Amino acid sequence: MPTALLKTATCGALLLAGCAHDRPRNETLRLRIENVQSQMGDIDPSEPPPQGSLFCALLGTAVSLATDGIGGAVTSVCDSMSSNGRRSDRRAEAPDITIGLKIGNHVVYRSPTNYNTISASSGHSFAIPLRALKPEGLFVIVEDEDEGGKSYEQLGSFRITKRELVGLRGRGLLRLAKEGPNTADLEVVVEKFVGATASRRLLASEGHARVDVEVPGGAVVEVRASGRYYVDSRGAMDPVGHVNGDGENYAVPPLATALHGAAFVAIGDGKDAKYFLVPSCVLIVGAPAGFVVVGINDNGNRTDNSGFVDFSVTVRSPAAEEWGGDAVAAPCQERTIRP
Ligand SMILES: [Ca+2]
Ligand SMILES: [Ca+2]
Ligand SMILES: [Ca+2]
Repeated sequence: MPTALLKTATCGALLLAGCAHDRPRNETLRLRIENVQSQMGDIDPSEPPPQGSLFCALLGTAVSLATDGIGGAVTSVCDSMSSNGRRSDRRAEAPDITIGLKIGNHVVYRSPTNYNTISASSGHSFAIPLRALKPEGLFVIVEDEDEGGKSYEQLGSFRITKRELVGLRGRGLLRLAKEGPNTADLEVVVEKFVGATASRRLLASEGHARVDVEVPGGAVVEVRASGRYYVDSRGAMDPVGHVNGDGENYAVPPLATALHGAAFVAIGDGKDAKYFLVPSCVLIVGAPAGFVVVGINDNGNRTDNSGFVDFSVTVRSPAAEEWGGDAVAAPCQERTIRP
């Protein structure tokens, strides 16, 4: 490959550790899950997969996002959970597969769960800032979800040192080497993380809409909302919401108890999606992997809605100190860290 040859010529013996000119040890990588296969069944097959999550309803059906580079696509786990999209090869006794990044004994991020399958290829990914890793790196683990996400059984574990991770970057589809007793195979793609921005003007009468951007787990997402709109005849509002009255909100936190009509963003996939209010601008660190839906907190009659909200969504690389925690949202101005 000409690029590899050029790097060899330019960086010589430094190639394995990465070329000094592109400072790979300071960059953020994106590890994308391409294929996972399990040879083990579900220890708790009696449990039905969650049906009809709100996020799946908001996202719509048969959703996929093309990703850059290798040509894979991110497909929603909602598709495999919806009754009309149910695949005949799905069985309760097959595992409920989720992929995690583990450091020490702590699973820092998990992919959305793909239910009742021995073989999955959702294309969800993780952002990994190299500065957050110690030399021993991390484990990529395959798990079976049980008890609705209260417990997980490890099916496979793949150790990648920091140096190895740098070496995997840009090498296309990779089958991870097994270590110890594994009942799962895993194929991934490791690339340089590239951020993205997307905008969407949402009509208040639409209620919600998908924004065409992928979020790797652990990424930072900044969401801005502005506009003036009505959700009923009781006066105009901005993205803060209805200060003059209530109405039918979505029945998930924090929307259930938030102001009616407030602007929000949902990030993730299936039941693993998380919801955040967007009164003007929020910065979400430790975002869940998946899709982005923006909306207004109006689960009632939308035929009397008017006006619009302009949303802007930016997905960017996490700084080392922004990575490794649960999803947290804060007003944009309270965080000034920019990698
Ligand atoms: Ca199962
Ligand atoms: Ca299970
Ligand atoms: Ca309304």
